[in-house]
Amino acid sequence: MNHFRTCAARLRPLTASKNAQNFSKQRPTAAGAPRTFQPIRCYTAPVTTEPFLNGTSSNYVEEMYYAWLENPKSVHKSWDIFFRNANAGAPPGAAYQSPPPLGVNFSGLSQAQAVVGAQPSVEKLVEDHLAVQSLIRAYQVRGQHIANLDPLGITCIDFDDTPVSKLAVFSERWTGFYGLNEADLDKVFRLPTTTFIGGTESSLPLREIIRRLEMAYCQHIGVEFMFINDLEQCQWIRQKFEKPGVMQFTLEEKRTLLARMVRSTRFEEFLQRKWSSEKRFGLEGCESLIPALKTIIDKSSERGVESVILGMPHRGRLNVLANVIRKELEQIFCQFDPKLEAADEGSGDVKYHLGMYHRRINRVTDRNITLSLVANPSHLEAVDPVVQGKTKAEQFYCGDTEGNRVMSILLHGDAAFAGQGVVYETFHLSDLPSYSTHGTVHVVVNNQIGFTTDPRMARSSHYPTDVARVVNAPIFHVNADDPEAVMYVCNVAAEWRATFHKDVVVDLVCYRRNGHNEMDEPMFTQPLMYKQIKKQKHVLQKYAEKLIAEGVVTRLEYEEEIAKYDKICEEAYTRSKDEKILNIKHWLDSPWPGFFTLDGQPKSMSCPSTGLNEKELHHIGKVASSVPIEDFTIHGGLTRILKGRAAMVENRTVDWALGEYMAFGSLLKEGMHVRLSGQDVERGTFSHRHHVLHDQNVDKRTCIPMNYIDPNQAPYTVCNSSLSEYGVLGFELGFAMASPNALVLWEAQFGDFHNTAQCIIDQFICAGQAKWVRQNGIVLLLPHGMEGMGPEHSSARPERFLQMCKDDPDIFPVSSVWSAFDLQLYDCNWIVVNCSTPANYFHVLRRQILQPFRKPLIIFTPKSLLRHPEAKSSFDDMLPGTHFKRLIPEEGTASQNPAGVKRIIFCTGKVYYDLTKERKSKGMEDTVAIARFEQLSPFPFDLVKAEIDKYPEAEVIWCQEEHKNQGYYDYIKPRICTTIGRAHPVRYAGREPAAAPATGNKKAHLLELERFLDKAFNLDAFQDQP
Ligand SMILES: Cc1ncc(C[n+]2csc(CCOP(=O)(O)OP(=O)(O)O)c2C)c(N)n1
Ligand SMILES: [Mg+2]
Repeated sequence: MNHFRTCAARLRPLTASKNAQNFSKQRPTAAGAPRTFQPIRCYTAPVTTEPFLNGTSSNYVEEMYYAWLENPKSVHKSWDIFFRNANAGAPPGAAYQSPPPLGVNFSGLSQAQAVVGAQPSVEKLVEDHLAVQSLIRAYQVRGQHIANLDPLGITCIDFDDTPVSKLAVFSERWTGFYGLNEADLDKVFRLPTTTFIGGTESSLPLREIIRRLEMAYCQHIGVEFMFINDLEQCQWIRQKFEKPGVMQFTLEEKRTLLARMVRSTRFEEFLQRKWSSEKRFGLEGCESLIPALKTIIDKSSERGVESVILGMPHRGRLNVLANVIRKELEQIFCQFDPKLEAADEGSGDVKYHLGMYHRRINRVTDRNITLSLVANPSHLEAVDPVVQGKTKAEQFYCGDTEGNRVMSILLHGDAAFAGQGVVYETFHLSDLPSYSTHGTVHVVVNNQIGFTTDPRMARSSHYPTDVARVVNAPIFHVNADDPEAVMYVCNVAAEWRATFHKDVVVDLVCYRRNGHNEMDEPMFTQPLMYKQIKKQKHVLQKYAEKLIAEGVVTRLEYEEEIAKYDKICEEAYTRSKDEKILNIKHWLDSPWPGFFTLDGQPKSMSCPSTGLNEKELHHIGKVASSVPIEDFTIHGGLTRILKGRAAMVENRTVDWALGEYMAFGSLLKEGMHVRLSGQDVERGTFSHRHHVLHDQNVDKRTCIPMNYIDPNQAPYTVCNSSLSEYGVLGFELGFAMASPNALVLWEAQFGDFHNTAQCIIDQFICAGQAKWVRQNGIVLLLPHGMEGMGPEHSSARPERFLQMCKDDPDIFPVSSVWSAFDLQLYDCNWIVVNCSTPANYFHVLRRQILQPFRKPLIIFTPKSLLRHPEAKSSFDDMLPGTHFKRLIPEEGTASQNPAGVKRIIFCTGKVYYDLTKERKSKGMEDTVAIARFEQLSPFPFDLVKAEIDKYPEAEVIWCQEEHKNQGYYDYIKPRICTTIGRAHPVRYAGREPAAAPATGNKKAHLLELERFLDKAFNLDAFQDQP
């Protein structure tokens, strides 16, 4: 109604003669060009209350009005009078006058009569036009509801509110709704600008209007797009589906499509014949997925895309590997051989999880194309953000700022797409500047079932794809038993992506011919559906018969095509028997050319010094304390912070933020990209970082000093993420996957929030290398520490990370070739650190890039230590020759007289500062030594041993501020025991076991602290214990 109000209100102050020119300029008139609604002026006018006009009439009235402005004689006389009266200020209801009687010779009138046929009452005429317009719109909005999408024909939906379909329109029920009847079918109606069904015609008889709308919206394609807020985009889609004759294919295209269907179908049949009892999660029932993907890739290649990154679940994965990515068939077939020996270390993975990377010529476009399928865990949809991150990284490295060269395709199952929250999280990244991959084509294998659960129980939304509506992605539902319709929507989807750089969804409505896997009996749970499926003719057979009937191919040609592919499979099968060894390396989705030796080994095993020279430290420090652009007003509080930084640089010291600055800045200067992402990371949750300065007077004017370190530096990306952990961590993991030459960090707002990204941590970060032989150097920054802030926000759950470290607690590592600790690093699945000094934080960040291999790095980062006066480091600890300290031994008076030391306390992180304070206040600096674990895993056995050996009389204590069943104790204790040959017990001083990570009561918090510190320094505390 509002829309009409503005439209109608515009009528009043204008006159035809005065404004016709202006309007015709504002309206694009080129044939076929999208016609957009241009807001001109808004007035409130009595005409808005004209009784015969309603909200749905706006476009029609607008159309008439434009026509009248251009030529008042081009519209029916009644409209001419109406517009004249309205413009002259007629009161509501008075602008309209009955039309002049028949026989009066008005040239404009005769034209109008030609359009509407015999002269009815004008009121009826207007109403009928409005009804037709509503009808057109109803098809556009809801036509998909009655489209024939389900190949099984079992979809049972009650669309009471769907006033479309021929039947509905002319049933008694809808006659009343639109006021149209049989008699109107042959009347000619002028078409509004919001439809393209006319082709070159601007008016059509109602019968033809309905026929064309049925053809566009109610056949095998259901287009869902009217929720899109952008009129130009809506017009684009309307054109693609409404223009008469759009869905026509050349003979060549049809033959290629048939050949692709043959491959897709016969591949599954071949596997079924050879390995009938093996799980493969076959594609039967959705064979048109293969031509669908190939069409998207062909069209995208034609539009300039050179690299496509795919993510997909189990269903049809082997088929995609074989027929889309073009993995050698023998490599796939040999995976079914139970005697195949694994050549690589690690667990490996089942065949339908492995990834792949392949560069080849696209035969249709004759252009190079790289296809990679990202390896994924069983966890459905978990790979979505990872694919996005990898895509973003590849776009970033090749300077593809609009996604013209690199794109992603994500495949989904219907149940998972609707059920998994990470889908939503990933969609929400799609339009954010630092996360957008400029449009993903999503393809849903909608087999109308998830394992044994059918859609009625699996989702509350009507379609499994409804989640995509949040980002205004058009959704093309298509009956997957019509390969041509599938091919058509895939072409449109690829064009949409190339045109608007936005996400789009293709929903392949299909069925699953077998059970969930080939061993599964579906009749237990879906008896009726499967009775129908058993009757269902195979899509290849249907399509082949269609093309044979059309004369596109002969039966013989079709049979030859089948025989040809079967032969290819048989030959590959024979070759596959020669494969005795499985090289997971051949299934790598992200090779890092040049980073390893040719046989995949690191080029060295040790890391050079991670120190920097004084001049560099000074220079980066200066940048960190300055505003490098002119006329930029920063906040007063920030001026103080920058002054503080400048003073630290003068004093040759760094705090936490400055230590991080030094690490990032130096890596950037050395040409390494640094990307820091997470919630509020630009400023830093604790307001310590301030990597993005905001002009206090100019909106959106920002400055990132880190990008002003050196003219030849690599770019620095720091980006506040959406409020997501699963999606964003997955994204950064994917970004880090693309290249080893970038420091990619994800920071949790507080460490405990990482648990909503647990799947990425468990399935990808912890076990990724073991499963898929690919390394990843992602860094997790997890703020951690008991600060009296309650059960939440306190613990980053170190116990979980430590429990998943693969280093053996019972073996003291020794190595004759490499230094044991280098080997430990190379062997580990991830590195877990808790630094107590800014210098060590600086070193560990730099080591992450300077070491010759990549491992995920988990850093428990501080909160109160960010501003702790003692948690500062001197430049001396960061100069050339210095390096990351895995353990910082006692360096005070106790270390000078080791024989007198009664107790050695091992600890990690912030509690060190509580311990030293307590020791000082108790005057025990001679008798108690305190050593800090900076690297928890791999465990620094060698350094722990040296420290314990140094204090032969000392009792060994582990002190932590976390509760006993949490934190580090369970990890540390057995390893210290192994180190000291179990000669001494390891005593515990820390909080008691508890269910929650921390108390919510400040007093209780301080009391607990006091208690365990007392215990740590009470030399008799453990006397009674064995
Ligand atoms: C996160 C997650 N939860 C549960 C499962 C177990 N699971 C494997 S396949 C499947 C059904 C998937 O249905 P759908 O997404 O429709 O794909 P389809 O198998 O029908 O192709 C389930 C529940 C899983 N793999 N991942
Ligand atoms: Mg399914």
